[in-house]
Amino acid sequence: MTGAGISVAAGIPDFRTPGTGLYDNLQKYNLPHPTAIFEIDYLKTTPEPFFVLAKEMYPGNFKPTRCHYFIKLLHEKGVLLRNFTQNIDTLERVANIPAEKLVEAHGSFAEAHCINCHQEADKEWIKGEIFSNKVPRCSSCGGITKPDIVFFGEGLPKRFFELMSQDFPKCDLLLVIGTSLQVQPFASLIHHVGLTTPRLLINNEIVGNTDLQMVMRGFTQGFRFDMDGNYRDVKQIGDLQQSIDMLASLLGWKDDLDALIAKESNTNNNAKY
Ligand code: CNA
Repeated sequence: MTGAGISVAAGIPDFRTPGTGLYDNLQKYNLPHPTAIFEIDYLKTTPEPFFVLAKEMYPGNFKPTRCHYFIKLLHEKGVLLRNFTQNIDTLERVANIPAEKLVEAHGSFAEAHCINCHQEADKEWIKGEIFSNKVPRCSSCGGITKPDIVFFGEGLPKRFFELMSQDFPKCDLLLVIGTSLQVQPFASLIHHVGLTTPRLLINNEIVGNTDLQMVMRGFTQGFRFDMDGNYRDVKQIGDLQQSIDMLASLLGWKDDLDALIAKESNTNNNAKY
């Protein structure tokens, strides 16, 4: 399970890191509240801020990080069941992680549809509109057309739910990397692995921990770091790219990771989204 933290080293800000995260840097958009920029009802009335941001974040200008290549390495070693990602930057695809190994839980910029009549839009056309500072309008009904990233108020892709029930019971080690685990239903995925499955959090803050209040409300499957009876949850807190290098070294795969990155950086034309 991955989140915005794994792309910070690529130059894409995450949402919630104080100071550098997107939510602390949206003043110029004059929003009623930070999350409005990704709310479907707000988009309908005030689409401009989202499209200004979309231009800044548009895939093509960013390169995958060591963490993206580590996930690719897990695939090459035959141990990656799936990468469930919340990211919309498509850097997993740029790192050549095969599409069937990915669940882009919050969609991506790879396709676009009208929010009214759902007509599919041409990828190059919508990119052109966004880069010309226009709000893209549907050629059939004139509705706002946006990349297929999932907004608050929209459902997640069918693939997320199908593979969630298929993959999580099979998982024998869950890696949770670079996410604040604040957004549902993605955050609850950590509850869906078996009770003996080890879970490793790699992040620069502790997230998803079960607190007393949650236990009283019956939610007992959050992480149990530093709690009595924790037999399977492990945390590595610190810069995640360094943590990934540490993990690769412990596995004896550091040279393989370096070799993969060298190979991919030579051949990567950065245009596979
Ligand atoms: P988030 O809520 O911003 O959390 C990011 C987490 O990563 C936080 O816990 C940070 O502490 C941690 N983090 C950031 N940098 C590092 C670092 N260098 N080392 C270790 N940990 C670090 O982001 P989530 O993904 O949890 O939130 C879900 C939202 C964010 C999804 O809907 C995404 O679509 C959305 N988002 C995606 C991108 C992207 O595609 N790159 C960018 C910004 C937001």
